[in-house]
Amino acid sequence: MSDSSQINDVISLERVGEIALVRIDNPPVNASAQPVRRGLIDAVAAANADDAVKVIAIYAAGRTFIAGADIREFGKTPKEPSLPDTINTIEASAKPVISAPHGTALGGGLEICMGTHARIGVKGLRVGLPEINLGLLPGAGGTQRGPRLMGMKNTLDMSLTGKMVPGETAVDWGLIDGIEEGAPRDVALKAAQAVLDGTLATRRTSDLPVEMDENALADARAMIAAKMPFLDSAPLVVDAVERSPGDVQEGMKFERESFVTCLKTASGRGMIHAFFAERAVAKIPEAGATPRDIRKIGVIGGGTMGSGIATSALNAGFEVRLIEVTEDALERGTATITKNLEGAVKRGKSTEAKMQEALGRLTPSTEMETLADADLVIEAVFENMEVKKDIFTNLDRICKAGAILASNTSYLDINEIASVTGRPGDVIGLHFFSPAHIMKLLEIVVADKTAPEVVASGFNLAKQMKKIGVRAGVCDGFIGNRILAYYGKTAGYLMEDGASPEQIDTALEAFGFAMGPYKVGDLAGLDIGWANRKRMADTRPEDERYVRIHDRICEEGWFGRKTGKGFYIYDDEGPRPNPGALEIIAAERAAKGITPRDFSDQEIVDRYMTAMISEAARVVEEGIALRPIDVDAVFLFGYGFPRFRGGPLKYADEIGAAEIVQRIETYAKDDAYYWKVPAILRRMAEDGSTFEDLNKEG
Ligand code: 3H9
Repeated sequence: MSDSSQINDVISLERVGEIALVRIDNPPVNASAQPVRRGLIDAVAAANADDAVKVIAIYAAGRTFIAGADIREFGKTPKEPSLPDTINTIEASAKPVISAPHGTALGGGLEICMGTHARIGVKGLRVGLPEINLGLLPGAGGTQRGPRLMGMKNTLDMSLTGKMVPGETAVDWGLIDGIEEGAPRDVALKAAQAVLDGTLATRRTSDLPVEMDENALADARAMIAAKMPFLDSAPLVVDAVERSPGDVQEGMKFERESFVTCLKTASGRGMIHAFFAERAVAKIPEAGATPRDIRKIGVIGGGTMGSGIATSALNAGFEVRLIEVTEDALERGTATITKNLEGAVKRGKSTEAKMQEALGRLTPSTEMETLADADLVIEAVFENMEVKKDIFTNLDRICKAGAILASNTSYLDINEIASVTGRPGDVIGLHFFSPAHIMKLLEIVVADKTAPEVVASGFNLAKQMKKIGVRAGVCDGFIGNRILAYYGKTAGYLMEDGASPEQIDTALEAFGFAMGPYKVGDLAGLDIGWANRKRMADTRPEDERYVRIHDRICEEGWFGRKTGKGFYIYDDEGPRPNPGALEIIAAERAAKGITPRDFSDQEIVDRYMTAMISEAARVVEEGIALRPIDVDAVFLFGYGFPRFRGGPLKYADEIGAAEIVQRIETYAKDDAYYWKVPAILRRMAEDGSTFEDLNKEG
């Protein structure tokens, strides 16, 4: 006998004999929004009131169990009932309540499971406490019930890494009681029957003891100090777990207060913004177009970029044809790809068998004609317009109708490249970031005539390669490199005016960048920027202040790490400032009659960030980026921008446009050519609006 009723829009209750099945249906990810919380309490109450019911089982519809609290509710006025109260109510139920999570049980979703009296996962389940990725900590009992089920160490690992754990591992840890195959409803029903039969034990998690683990607490604190110094929530995770051997409700009070505090910190706001940035970038005007079917990818150029792109394509399961001009170059390219794949095996991210299978899909060739059957060709040769045009002329002749022709240029005009083909609608920019098989960012550069389905294909490719695709318009350097070229000059000005490369790097690392700009330059190779500056030399405006230090360093043959010297020296003693570079800096200052002055670290950060924000504002103003959040995504996923700050334009909102305008006007007193207030920032300073307002407009 079964009867069912709808508790509210998202929760329904079905009675099957002595079992009450509570179903959550709140697409897309069953987030525990207010109606879910309210509905769960009401459903458990209704089942308790029904004399026929002996056991209650919670499961979910759709692709996943509860993926956590509804992140869109954060920062808004909290709506009753809270999630901790909801879970406490479930745990207090007189009749046993069990859960049968499937897909992912994350954050608040896992905390709900912890509050039920037994948990049977559906095969394929993954669980986690990812709140740390949002700059938060578990806020609905995870730090108190977690240690009771899986011990302090596992709770700390899970909530400090934010990583998902397979259901089977969760069973080993004692967090989940078992894994069963089947549809979530069937697994829930079977588990509830097991409770009735006495073969599945139920108990309240809060009643279980916690064993104090001083070592785990000390290790976690040491790890945070070394690796996570910027996240306000990280130490609070440990403080909360440390309280778990005490009274659960006391511990939850501390946890809740810490959670609310973290929501109000800049790092919490920044991390939440980064979460949405990762997803917002997929919202493009071409989202409705049908992507073309891509199976075979041609990559032209076996250098670092081409090999990295080919590696990424192989990892995504494509057949790849690598084209180089000579057999030697082809061998080098194949060797690099093999090395990239081996690296993944060494890091435990892949296996020897997977590597061999991937290499089996690689066909190296010196014949461009072999690209005739490719669905997508990515040209990744050096930055020279004439060479690229020549390649695209050939591709136009060779490639089949409907093939997508892409250039991995970092700066060049995709319209001009497309103009040499008879099919500009098929031409697009796919700008990968080095190392291309590792970096998450893919700038998808849309030229004037690029067809919507070609754009949609670019985004589809990004997804298949597990990258973050960001739509960019055509301009020199697109979103990222254009902004980089602009604020890179500020670093040069700071250096010529008195700050050392090391001080600039240290100041920006203290701000949160993993590496300062001079260390990054040395790592990427100083010759790349040098080549670009030479390319731009003829068009450089006369009024622009030009710092020659980088060029002079390159003239010495010092290109950074790869030559052992750049701004720093790289040898057995470890990186240290290159005295030769410091001599060049001193000589350049003297030649221009500059008396070096002191800069505070704060001034370095302020000038650098103000430059980054002003050019980013212009990129938004000109429509090169669709929205401010797209710029943020580019910097988060391609330029090592500190995630806890959310991106340059999120950071701009934190400072406020008025302050930024004031800074630009102050700096302009010394260099009015470089420091100009973008119209968009001026308007925002006047009307008090923010970049976030523009994000909401879409
Ligand atoms: C928490 O639980 C705090 C508690 O401890 C205490 C509270 C008091 N809320 O990623 P997808 C949206 S903190 C709202 O593309 P997938 C997402 O924006 C939370 N919306 O799918 C997207 O929307 P759109 C801890 C959410 O299949 C759509 O769902 N939980 C939420 O690749 C599809 O998402 C987390 O941090 C949410 N919680 O991956 C888990 N989650 O289509 C975060 C997703 O409009 N979520 N959306 O762009 C995830 O990790 C992935 O979404 C998941 C699915 C793995 C679940």
